[in-house]
Amino acid sequence: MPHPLGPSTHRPTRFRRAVLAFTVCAATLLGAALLPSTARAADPPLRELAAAKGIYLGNAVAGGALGGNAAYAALAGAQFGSLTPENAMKWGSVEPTRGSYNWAEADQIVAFAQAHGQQVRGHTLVWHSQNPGWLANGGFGAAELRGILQQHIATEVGRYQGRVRAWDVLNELFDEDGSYRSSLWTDTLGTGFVADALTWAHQADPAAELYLNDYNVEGLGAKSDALYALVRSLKAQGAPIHGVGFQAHFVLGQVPATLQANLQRFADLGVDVAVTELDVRLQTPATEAKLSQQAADYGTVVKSCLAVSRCRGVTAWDISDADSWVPSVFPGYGAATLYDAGYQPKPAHHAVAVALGAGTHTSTPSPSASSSPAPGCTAAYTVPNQWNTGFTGGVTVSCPPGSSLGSWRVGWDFTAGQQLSQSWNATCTQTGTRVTCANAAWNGGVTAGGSVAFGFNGTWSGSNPVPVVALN
Ligand code: 9MR
Repeated sequence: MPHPLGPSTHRPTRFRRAVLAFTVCAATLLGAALLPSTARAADPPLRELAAAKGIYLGNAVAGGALGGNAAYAALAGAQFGSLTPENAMKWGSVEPTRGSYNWAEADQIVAFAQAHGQQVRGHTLVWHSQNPGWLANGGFGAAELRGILQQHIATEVGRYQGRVRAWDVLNELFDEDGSYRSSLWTDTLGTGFVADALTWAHQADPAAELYLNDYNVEGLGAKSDALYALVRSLKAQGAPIHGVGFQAHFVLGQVPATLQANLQRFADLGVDVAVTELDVRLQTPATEAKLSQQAADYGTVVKSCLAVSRCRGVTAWDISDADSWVPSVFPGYGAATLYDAGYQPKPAHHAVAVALGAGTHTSTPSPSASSSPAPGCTAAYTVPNQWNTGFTGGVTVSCPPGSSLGSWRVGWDFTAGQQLSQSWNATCTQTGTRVTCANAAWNGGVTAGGSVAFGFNGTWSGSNPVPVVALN
């Protein structure tokens, strides 16, 4: 039976403001140490580049690999500003037995994201697939099924209230011709459950951004027309719909020419849009020419998102070619992700970096700029949190009225053996005792009378004295 995302197809919020304030550089030094050298040397972390452009760059992750595969975890933490649990939040994962929940993997991913200053996209609450047997084969009548659905949404969204920024509330509602897909939900409940599901999710977390998500809706066509009509109708009803996710499981060279126009027409309905599951599969083996086309395809998608002001971000689907779902579903196809099976960046990684502006700016101030501090600007060091062996530090760079900075660099010595492990809102390195932090691409400017803050985590033992910091 052909997979719904078959090879012949065209497939594919309010994050943007939040990304600037909330998602920041945070390439961990640990992560950097494990990163493939070409990625580290060639391009700044994708998450930093994306944040500087006002969008997020995300990826889909699995708990097992985050916990057990160092190269995978390093890339996931260092390169991406948003994580989507690939399977861990699906119904079959969280409620395999009625009323008995298993949150272990979802919790693990959310904790990883929090530790790395990343946002989370929740995926997915209502789907025709990956439902547990008790639900799929339960033969429930409409009233009971509605109750089960409401309970599930309230429980899952409620659990992650404040920790999941956006939810794919409803996934893959439509068939290719634009009719509603026959499923447990539509067959039993009709179509009114769509607005109900959004409403229940909204009640459980009023701040969460609620999305419809689908594939083969990236370009103009019957299926995206149906989704468009649904979004318009939901908006007209006043249902809490905030965004539309375009999965973007593409075939090499087949990014729809109408992608940007299509994103824009949805945005014009007054919702955010996001690319939620981007990959570009090709017939293996990969050749230089195919990888080059793939790079162009990835670049096109990122540029399309950047061109639409309500496009909040792009999420790639799976970290590396070794992790991708593609080969098992499309025999003969693969190599669909940004990193090869050895976790080395592919040309597509660089194309994404370039689309996000790599090479057009630098996050490190030049020595001449940093050697002449503006009069009166200062850097203040604090330790807001400290525990057994770890601590969180912060530095605020401030300028008095009449002085300002276009870039900055702060340095200090850790005299008691402290070791930096992770930073955000600045690019920090430690060599021996010496720590140097330079502004990220987006926060070099300190206005007269203004300030900029960055933070970091580190380890300590014995004592953790506050160092003397020097600005520029
Ligand atoms: O990548 C996911 C894979 O590990 C699962 O086996 C599969 C089960 O259907 O789901 C994959 O993710 C899908 C996503 O949840 C929804 N859009 C299509 C994705 C690829 O099939």
